Amino acid sequence: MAGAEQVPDEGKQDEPRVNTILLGLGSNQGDRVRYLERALEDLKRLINIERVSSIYETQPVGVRDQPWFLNLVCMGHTRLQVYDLLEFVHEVENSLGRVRSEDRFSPRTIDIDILAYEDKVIDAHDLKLPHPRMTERRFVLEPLAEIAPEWRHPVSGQTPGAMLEGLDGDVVRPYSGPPPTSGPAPIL
Ligand code: PH2
Ligand code: MG
Ligand code: MG
Repeated sequence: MAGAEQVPDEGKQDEPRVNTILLGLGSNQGDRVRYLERALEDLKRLINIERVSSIYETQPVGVRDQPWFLNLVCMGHTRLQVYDLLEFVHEVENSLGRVRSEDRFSPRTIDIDILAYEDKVIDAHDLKLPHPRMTERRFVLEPLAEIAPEWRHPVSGQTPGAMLEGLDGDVVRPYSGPPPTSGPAPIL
């Protein structure tokens, strides 16, 4: 069109690029399903969440005498830079009533961990990526294998399936909801 010269990327040079991320969510206090659902809704404000795993009921790892967790993993895209993403997930945790206690392993209404951000490898005091314990946690690797079996750890090159091989120990099982507390007795 005469006079209306098109510059395809005009104004877009400074737009932050879209980054692929993996998050792990966990809850072992209160209405666990509800906390996971509310966290996902909140996260969608700044993250395009494209894949969400099933919910798994998981035996607590590394902590004693705690209720079992519900865990899930999701994959999405965001324009947030990595430290802005960290701040955002903390905001979402706080808004859902997460109280950070002295004991970093106390029960929590919601825990949102950044598992990976693109292929970034970070080893800072406040952020380590990929999440350093994900390689040995069935409660992360099983849901991850469900939604992203092709994903590869940026350091080892391993897929979730390969990391799961030879891992034993903690129980991770699909969650089918709480047992009914009322209603007619089952027909046996
Ligand atoms: N999170 C922890 C410690 N232990 N165990 C399970 N099963 N699920 C978790 O999300 C979890 C845990 C610290 O964040
Ligand atoms: Mg955690
Ligand atoms: Mg955490």
